[in-house]
Amino acid sequence: MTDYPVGLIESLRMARHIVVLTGAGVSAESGVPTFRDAQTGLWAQYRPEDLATPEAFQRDPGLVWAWYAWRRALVEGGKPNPGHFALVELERRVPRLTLITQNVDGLHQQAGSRAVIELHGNIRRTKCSRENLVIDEWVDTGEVPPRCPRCGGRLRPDVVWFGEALPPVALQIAIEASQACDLFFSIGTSALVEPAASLPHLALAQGAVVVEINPTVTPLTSAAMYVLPGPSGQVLPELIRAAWPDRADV
Ligand code: BV8
Repeated sequence: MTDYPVGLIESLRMARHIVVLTGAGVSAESGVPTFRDAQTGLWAQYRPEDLATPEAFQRDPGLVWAWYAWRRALVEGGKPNPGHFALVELERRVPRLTLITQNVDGLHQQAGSRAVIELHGNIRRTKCSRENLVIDEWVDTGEVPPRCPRCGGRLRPDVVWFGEALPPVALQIAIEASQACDLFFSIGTSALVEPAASLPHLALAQGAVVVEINPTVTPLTSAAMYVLPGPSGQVLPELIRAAWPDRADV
């Protein structure tokens, strides 16, 4: 069991409003490859940033649809890990917790987290690329990508691509929570993608304690007050146990 800084444990116990921002690293221990992990097999020849764009979909909708189908299968095989469950426990322990995720895998919801703010959408949802409305079922004619049953437009994953605006309400909630919280966790994110990467700096600017949990250094590391260099699936349960030792079953 790691010894965590007393100041951090005190801040956790006293916190009125905690914001947690998660990235793909939180799902790594669920077997879901992180966004920038080397792509395997057929996908090794592509960079994720080059496929997750409207231009890529315009140029080759079948290729982009197939990439997301492959990733969706990886996600559907993944189960929440102890890091996800520790965040559900944290939500029970503090007066207010705002969970903001860049992840598109839905694992926080599967673990039992309520009111998850999805900044980048969700790969398990599909939407019409013309009407921008979620589509739950469609006729599989073998055409890839399939067509919207209402307007015939191409279907696409309900995720935010590079160059696309984030869902305005989700982003507004994330900004306001970052500006109001007294403790901000950045967990399992390379802290590179904007505007999500700016959220911890909004928290810092108003005097919140910022904590980073990541095995590697990121652009946020030097600004964070506490840096816990380990896998979130191990660090988060330990941290909860250290702060609330009465409940050892996390
Ligand atoms: C937008 C969905 C404007 C798709 C994704 C400044 C301001 C605004 C925009 C920009 C800006 N500068 C540049 C931009 C453009 C761009 C951007 O940020 N580019 C980057 C590359 C520089 N931003 C955008 O385009 C955004 N849109 O701003 O639009 C606008 C406004 C109005 C009108 C029109 C337009 C949209 C960004 C969203 C893109 N979509 N995902 C999909 O998934 O296919 S982002 C993608 O990256 C994933 O969602 C992922 O979550 C996200 C961030 O990556 P991470 O989660 O951090 O994952 P990564 O693999 O990078 O890192 C994993 C980390 O985990 C590592 O650090 C690793 O060490 C760690 N780790 C590993 N194992 C563990 C672990 N940690 C803990 N425990 C472990 N076990």
